[in-house]
Order: sequence, then structure tokens, then C-alpha cells
Amino acid sequence: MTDVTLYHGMASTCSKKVRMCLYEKGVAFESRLLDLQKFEQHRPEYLAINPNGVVPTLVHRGRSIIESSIIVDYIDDVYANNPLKPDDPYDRAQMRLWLKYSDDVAYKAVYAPTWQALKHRAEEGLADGKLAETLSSIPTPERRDRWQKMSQGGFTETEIESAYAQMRVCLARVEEQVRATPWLVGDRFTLADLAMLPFIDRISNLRPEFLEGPDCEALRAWLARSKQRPSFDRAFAFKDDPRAAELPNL
Ligand SMILES: N[C@@H](CCC(=O)N[C@@H](CS)C(=O)NCC(=O)O)C(=O)O
Repeated sequence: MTDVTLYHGMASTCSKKVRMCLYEKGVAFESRLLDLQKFEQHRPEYLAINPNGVVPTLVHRGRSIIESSIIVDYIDDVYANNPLKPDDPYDRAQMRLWLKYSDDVAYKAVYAPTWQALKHRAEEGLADGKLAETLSSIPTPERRDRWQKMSQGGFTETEIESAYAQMRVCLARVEEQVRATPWLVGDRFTLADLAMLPFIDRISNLRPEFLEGPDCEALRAWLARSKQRPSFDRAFAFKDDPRAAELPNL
């Protein structure tokens, strides 16, 4: 029995961030995988726990917590095992900057190519006869516009190129840090690392050549070290839900 339920997406970077945190902390959870290209995140019962209509959402003792970076911070506060925040206040501030960077910059670098790769699965809900109904269930104008764009052919080449440029900026930022310290904040794995990993992993899966060469040497070593943690495979090649096999991963 567990009092933690995670509503999440299989390929979702933000969900991987939270899954890795739960496995690092050894927190048992009930999994509720949503099919994002079938728009399950816009169903009224889900909007009741996440009014933004996105994943992930953590429900702990009947109360919901949204926003992946806030969720991982919460999990680390609630469960004492394997602390994932630095002790020093300055280091904690650096860690929080990485969480913010993962939300503000790294997420933005990967979402367009990610959506483009999975958009064929959403065809049914975006078809002429269904589109108005699909869009009317989306709670935020930002996501409504994004899904509408997908119904009109998706992102332009210029937008994808701009995402690629942003990916290189993220890689350079991580490289700079892990040349100086083994983990993103000091010599211990923290929330900073698990916040950035899904995005760096996504870049490495979508554009492996971006990580080649001397400019990403320390980053490749950091990624390899991270992948050796047992929590990585459990979170990224997630299998702890019967629905996992039927949903795409990236
Ligand atoms: N800032 C939010 C972003 C959540 C987000 O964009 N989730 C994506 C998956 S990574 C999603 O639910 N996409 C489906 C949609 O927008 O309809 C967080 O970190 O939790």
C-alpha cells in the first residue's frame, strides 16, 4: 500500500524527472500513465487535480502537487531517505537555479522536436471532425495554440532549427559546470542533476551528434555516470505499469 499516486506520461521529460526522484528516494507509488496524444490529460477528472492539463501530477495523501520541479522538491522534503538537496544554502540556491533552468530553458529546447516526433499519434483527435471538441477541452490558451499548430502541420523548420540551437546552449551550460564539479552542484547527485537529465537524455536521443567531440566530453561522462544509477533505467525505460508497453518512449 502507498499513499502516493503519480499521474504521468511515458515519454514525458517532466515525468521522467519525477520518476527518477521517486526511485532515488525509494518511494513506492501507484502509477497512472496517461496517453498524451489521446488527450487524456484534458479529461475533467484529471483537470480536477491539475488545472493546467499537463503531466506530471503527484497525489500524496489525497492532495495534489503539480509542476515537476516543485514536485521533486516536495518529495525530497517529505522523505528523509537519500537527501537530494545540498546542505549549504548557497549550494541549494545553485540547485534551485538548475531546476528553474530545466523548466525555463531545457524544456523549451526539446519540446518542439519531441511533439513533432509523436504528432502522428494524435491525428485522430486533431482531424477536422474532432478538432473543435479537442481544443475546447484544453484549459490553457498556450497549450490550445500549441495543439492547434499541430493540427496545421506542426512546427516549422525554422522553429525546429531554433530548438536545435537552444539544445546546443543547454549542452554548453551543463558541460561548463561538469568540467568544474562531478555533479551539477558539487560532488553529490542532487535534484539539479535529475532535473536536467531528461532533457540532456532527450537531446542525446534526438540529435546524438550534438554530444560528439571535445566540447561535450565532461557532459558525456556525467551522462554515463548518471545512467549507472539504478534509478535511471527504472525511470527512463519505465516498466512499472501495465500500460507502459503500449505507449511510445523517446
Ligand atoms: N512546467 C510543467 C510542464 C508540464 C508539461 O509541459 N508536460 C508535458 C509533458 S513533458 C505535457 O503534459 N504535454 C501534454 C500537453 O501539453 O497537452 C512541469 O514541469 O510539470
